[in-house]
Amino acid sequence: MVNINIVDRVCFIEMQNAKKLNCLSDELCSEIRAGLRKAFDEECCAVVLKAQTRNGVWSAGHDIHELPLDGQDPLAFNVPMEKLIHDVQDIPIPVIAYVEGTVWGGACDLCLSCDMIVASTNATFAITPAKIGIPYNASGIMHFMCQLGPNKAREMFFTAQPLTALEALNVGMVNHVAEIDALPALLEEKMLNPLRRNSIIAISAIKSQFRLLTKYSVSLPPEELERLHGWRSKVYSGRDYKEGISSFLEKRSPNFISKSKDLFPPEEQH
Ligand code: LCV
Repeated sequence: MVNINIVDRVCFIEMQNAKKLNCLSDELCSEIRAGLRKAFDEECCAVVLKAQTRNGVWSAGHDIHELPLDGQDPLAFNVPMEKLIHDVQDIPIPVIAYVEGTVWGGACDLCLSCDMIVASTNATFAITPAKIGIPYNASGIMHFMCQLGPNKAREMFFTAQPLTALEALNVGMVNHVAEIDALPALLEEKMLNPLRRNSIIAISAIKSQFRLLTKYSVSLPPEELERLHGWRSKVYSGRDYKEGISSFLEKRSPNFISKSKDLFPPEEQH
């Protein structure tokens, strides 16, 4: 599912499950995580996450077939896709998302969790839980808020509409955009060659500080955390969530009927 190739201290991790649109299945996530560990063990100075595309799709996001229907949190801390996102942020080596094509759902969060993104002009980025009735998770929402600002992040989550590469560049989500043929040279000149020249121990210390500063920049009192979890569990154990998954798999439009007030029953309003 994944090809791992180390060239001149750079670890290229290529998703090769194009026939399944590189859906972030448990197996694919585990193989990418193994690539990250190999990059660290082999003392690489950078990781490049790329994909073999089909129908122009870089990754179709979480494998919808693997979303739980038994009331479990689909985006719990310990699900493989979330573990991959944490590993990308925790590995003290710059991880660059190299995007040629369309990116969907959790794969968009994965790209945003990388340290930098270079994209071809035909790339697009969409976060689509609202299309499936999923109440995303706080850490993922934070990634978008930090990278895009609250307004653009809300637009992406609420509309589930793709952002073009140029729009993503304009809001600072993507570092560089180029025509697909020019992208390899841009990656080498703008990123990999400087990373090979610079001090990896200094970069590791700087990336680890970035991680702590963003991780602890928000502190919610425990009761607010419990309230947040209450909202999420009401949604992912509710009707729209099941309807979102069924409608996708049955290739029909969803019929969402849950109401906002279902989230805030009168007895809980204050
Ligand atoms: C399983 C799939 C998928 C898929 N899983 O080809 O962000 S969250 O919270 O929502 C998070 C939980 C998450 O990441 O959820 C997944 C978010 N992903 C999406 O919303 C993208 C869903 N996929 C699409 O919109 C389309 O498939 C795209 C635009 C990616 C490609 O469209 P295209 O017309 O080229 P098909 O839609 O015909 O898909 C080809 C096959 O791949 C399956 C899809 O069900 C179909 O299967 P069959 O060939 O068996 O009919 N597929 C696509 N995405 N995420 N399976």
